[in-house]
Amino acid sequence: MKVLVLGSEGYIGWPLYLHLKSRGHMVRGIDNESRALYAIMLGSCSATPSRGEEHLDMHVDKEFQRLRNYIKRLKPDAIVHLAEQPSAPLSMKDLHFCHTTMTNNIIGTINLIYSVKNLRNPPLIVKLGSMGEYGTDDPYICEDNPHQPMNPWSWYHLSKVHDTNNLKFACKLYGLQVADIMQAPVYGLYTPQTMTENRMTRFDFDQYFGTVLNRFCAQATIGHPLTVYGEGNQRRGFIPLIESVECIRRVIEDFPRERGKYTSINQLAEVFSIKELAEMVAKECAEPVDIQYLKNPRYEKENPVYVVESNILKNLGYKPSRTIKEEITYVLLKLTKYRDRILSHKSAIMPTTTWR
Ligand code: USQ
Repeated sequence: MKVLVLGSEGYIGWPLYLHLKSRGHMVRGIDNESRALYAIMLGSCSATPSRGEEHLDMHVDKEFQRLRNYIKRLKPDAIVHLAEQPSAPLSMKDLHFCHTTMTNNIIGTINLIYSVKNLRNPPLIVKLGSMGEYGTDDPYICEDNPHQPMNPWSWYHLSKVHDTNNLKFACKLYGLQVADIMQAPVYGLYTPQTMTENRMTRFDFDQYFGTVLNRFCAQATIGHPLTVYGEGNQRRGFIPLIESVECIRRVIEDFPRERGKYTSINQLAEVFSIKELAEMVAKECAEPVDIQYLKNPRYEKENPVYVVESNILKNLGYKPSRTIKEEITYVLLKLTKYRDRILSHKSAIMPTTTWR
């Protein structure tokens, strides 16, 4: 198959790009490197070093004609759209980043819709949505249910809900097909294609781009207390990186094609509380590390119950293959080499952006 990955230099985009190539697909990537630039601008960096790039430099949200012409020439069978501002805390930082998140995410998705809507055989659009679109008001979350309430708790997650509505509309109006992946926070570093230093994916640990378990592993690496927000009773779904890219691969290869169909797919492996994650990381550490309970900077429910329906991926053959303990051990081992990079950006760890 011919697959175009938008956001192919990101944390998930890069391993996905390599995974799809390893399956024999013809893969092309587009990225504008904004993730790396933002991290630097905000006083941080990826813990892992940068590698050779294999992408076309393009702003999906700003270069509509170029994007449309490129897609018209390439004629991809599927387009995976990961080219969005991915941080909830960054979207809450100030007016500028609220604007950036809304315009980057919503306009980028609209540009994609307009780039494919007149093609004779429009590609399957696999869009990275977020479990956070549902929010945590309702602890029981159904899959692909139009009546599931959407109560997001950040500008970022709201931008994803707007994308969802725009994509549903585009399916109805133009007969496009969209698989909207409601993805839980991703953690880890391991995929078979990203084990060597020159192929590793980026690994953020700062307050904006680091997801919680990755942050805990980076913090443990430098002996920084693990930053649990609130009492840490909030439960969330999680998925290791290798399984995230594998699930997206299954959707591209095996999801039944049907023009005009919008499907939302819940993508997670297991549910844990944040406190449980911190305790697991502390347990796997060679050196003792403290757990620090901070006043929660976010506006979120510390929900002790969180039950998510997730059958579509199971029906496509997905079975969790890697335990969280295995992945924590792997990440802690890999990060020892990059301890100095984390140490020299230590000031980017503690949360300074609050939701209200
Ligand atoms: N948390 C801590 N300590 C930290 C960082 C986070 O306790 O140092 C807590 C947060 O309060 C939250 C939970 O961990 O309850 C998850 O936070 P996160 O930063 O790992 O994840 P989130 O902001 O929700 O966003 C991440 C990705 C985003 C993706 C989303 C999936 O950055 O792109 O859409 O996960 S979901 O969370 O399911 O919406």
